[in-house]
Parts: sequence; structure tokens; C-alpha cells
Amino acid sequence: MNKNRPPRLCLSARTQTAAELAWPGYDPGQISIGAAHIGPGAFFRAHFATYMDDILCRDPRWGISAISLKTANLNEALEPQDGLYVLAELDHRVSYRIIGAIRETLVASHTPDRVAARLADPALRLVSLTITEKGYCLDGGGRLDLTHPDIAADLVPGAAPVSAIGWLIKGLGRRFIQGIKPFTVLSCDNLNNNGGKLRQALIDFASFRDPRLAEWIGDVVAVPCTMVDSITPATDDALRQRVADECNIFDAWPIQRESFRQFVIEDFGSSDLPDFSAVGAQITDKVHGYEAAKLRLLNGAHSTLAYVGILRNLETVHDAMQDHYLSGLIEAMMRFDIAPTLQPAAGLDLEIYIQDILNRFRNPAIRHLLSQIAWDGSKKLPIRLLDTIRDVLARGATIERLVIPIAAWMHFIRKRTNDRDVLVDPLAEMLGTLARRTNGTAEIDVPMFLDIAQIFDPELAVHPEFQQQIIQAYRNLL
Ligand code: CS2
Repeated sequence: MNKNRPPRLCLSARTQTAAELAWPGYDPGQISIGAAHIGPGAFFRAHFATYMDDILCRDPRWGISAISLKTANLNEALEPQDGLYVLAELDHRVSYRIIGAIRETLVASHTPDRVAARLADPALRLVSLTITEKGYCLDGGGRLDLTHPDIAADLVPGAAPVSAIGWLIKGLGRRFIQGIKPFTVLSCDNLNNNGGKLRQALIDFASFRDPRLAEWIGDVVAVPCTMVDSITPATDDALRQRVADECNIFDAWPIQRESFRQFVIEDFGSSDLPDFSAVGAQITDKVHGYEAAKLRLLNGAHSTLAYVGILRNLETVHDAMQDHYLSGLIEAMMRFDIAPTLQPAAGLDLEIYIQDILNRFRNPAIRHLLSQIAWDGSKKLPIRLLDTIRDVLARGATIERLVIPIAAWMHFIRKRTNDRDVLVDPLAEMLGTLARRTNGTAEIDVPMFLDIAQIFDPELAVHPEFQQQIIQAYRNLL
């Protein structure tokens, strides 16, 4: 142990930590597991887990079993820490709190039997997910892609699941057979109609396994839609050092985020859930009004900053907001192009919402890498920008600004490929092959990208105005 390094975070280190570090308002050793989370990445630990941590101060039944599908790094980081980690809220003021909600970390590929037993446990009443857009294995139409390698593998009877869908079906299937009430399934990912798509994917998968299971899922399994929001940059060594210096504790994997968090959950009338409304979440039947506004305004602007900003050699969202062209572009896009396509939920003032998003992007305490936001563009562009473009075309309004991030993404793919940089995208191999056939001429390159049916639906790809505007934007960006 480095002699200068402070003590490792764990339950017995409570008396050694700095006063600035708030410990949970409950005893983590006295709570029971009532929830599981599949895909326990940084966003889950920054957002969902903090709501559950607040709930645990009033209801000890909602400890979380964190289930990683393949990687063991969370397990390795938190096991020696009694599941504890530090959340740093970085804004006008900085605050640190310990999150104790994770009471178990499992790795499905290492201990499948323990995961299966946890998902079948009658005390488990909620399974949430953050598996990113690609984790749902959906096709371009939003339905389960039965040809996806992970789904195809999971459809083989008896195989230990590799996909989140496969694990949910394994847990629900065992409960169905044993007559145990199902758990509620809560998607916490940036998908439009996330609960509806996930529910349909479960029914489609179950239909291959047992039509009675598919019927049961359709009848009794609750899969509400949600909107989730909190800007959460990846953890870096600077954060680890800051936590060590300011909290006098060593946390192998602390989490950082802005102070803002929002959680909107579709009201489906069940009382068998944690009391999310008591800790600041909104329970409403108007979730889609919040979801569309967030995905199209915040995430659409984020992806624009990412692809155009990277082409302008900028590194973070904060840097991009200092670039007058770029900050002006996204403000105009949000106000004049995206906002008119929205039917906001009652009480959601879009002008204020837009200004709040822009101010959050300007937060100097958050170092949010554009390269992180640029991941998985083939899954993000349709949800964040192409749906908006389709609506704007239908209204006969201009898409001149909206096509810029799409053209910039095309250049980004070319740049990453030509620079031999890693491309993080489920279609990375295909995109790399395509990029190597481009030559920088808009008339040659753009049609090749528009031919990718998993991203550009054929009707949009052949739309004359869309084609012409994309080619013009691609040429201008050169
Ligand atoms: C970001 C989101 O990485 C990305 O794609 O746009 O993670 C964004 O930070 C969150 O949706 C904010 O709530």
C-alpha cells in the first residue's frame, strides 16, 4: 500500500474519512436485496443508484444486486469496498457522498447460477437496466433482432444467456414455472419508448421459448417507460486523486456527475415499487413528452457537439460551448428546428428547458469528452436526430442545420478509419470497410453511408431534400 495513500473505502473506514464526505443515512449492512440492475455502468451508479440510496433511508428492502453480463471490473473494484463508492457532484459547488445501495456484484458469465437464483428470488421485485441502445439487440424497426448473435445464441435451449434479454427471460421464465410474482422491469436507457420496446422484445423472445410464457409476460409483467437524465463523464485518475485528497479515502472507482438529475417514470399504478416520487422522481402518464424533449434536445445537441466538435479538434463539451459557431449552431437547432417537433408534457417550458441544457453544457467543472459521446453513433443518430429530421421534412421546414451532425458523423467515421483510431460502434467493422471505399467526394461518399439500412430507413435515404442537404453539408464540412 502506498504510504501516502489514504485508507481504502470500506464500512470500517467511516471514522477516518473527511467531514466533507457524507456517509449513507442508513446502515448498508442492515439492508436486504429487493432489486437487481443489469449493466451497472457509470450512469447507473450516478443516477438510478442515487435514487435507490435515498429510498434506503426510509425503506431497507431496496438493496441492489449489480449484475454485469461479461466484465468483472466493477466486482473487482467494489468487492473490497463492501460495495461502497463515492459520488462526486461537480457544479458551482462540489459535494461528495458515499453510495451504499449496491449490496452484491455478480458477473453473469462467471457465476450464472448465482444470477439465475437472484432473478428467481421472490424478494426481488425490480430489475432495472442500463445496457445502452445497442444492448437491446433491436433492428432498425425497433423490434428484437432475432439474427443478432447474442439473441441467436440465447435462443438455443439450455444455453446460459449472454444478452440482457436472455437473462430477463431466464428470470421471468423460472418465476412463471414456480408461480412466483414477476419482477417489474425498468429500462433506464436513452431509447424512445424504452419500456414499450423492451416489453415487446421480451414477448418476441419468449414466443420462441414458450407461447404461454409470452402470454404471461404480456398480461402481468410491468415494463414502464422512463426518461433518465444526468450528465456523467467517465471516471478518470484525476477524480480518484481528487477524492483521495478531499475525502481522505481511496476509492478504486468513484463516480462523477453534474448536480442535476431527473428521473421520469411512467405511472402504471403498481405500489410494489420503491417510492421514487418521495425522492424527487416524477411518476406520470406523460412520460413520452419528457422523453422526446430530452432525447431530441439534449441528446441531439450532444451528438452534434460531439461530431462537429471532434472535426474542429475540440475535446470536451465545455470546449465546444466556447466555440461560437458550434454553440450558436446547437442553440439555433434546438430552438428553431427541434422544439417545433415536440409536444412537451404540461408544465415543461421548452425555452427554459433549452436554456437549462445549454447552461449544463457550459458547466466548467465537468470534463465530458466528446469522444465518449461519439460512441455508438449508428444506434444514437436515428433516435436523437433522424426522427427529428423526418418530422421536420414532413412539415416542409428546413433541415439545413439538422443535417450538419449527420454529415459530420460521416466525416468522423472517415477520420477515425483513416487515422486507424478505434471506432466504438456495433457496426464498427462495416463502417470501417465502407469508409475505406470513400474518397472525400460528397457525391460518392454520402450515398454509400445512406445505403446503411440499419441507420437510414430507405424512405428517408432516398428523400431528395434529405440527400441534397446532406451532400451540401458534407461538402461544406470538407
Ligand atoms: C450522452 C449521454 O454519451 C452520450 O451519448 O449524450 O450519455 C448524456 O450525457 C445523458 O443522456 C445525459 O442525461
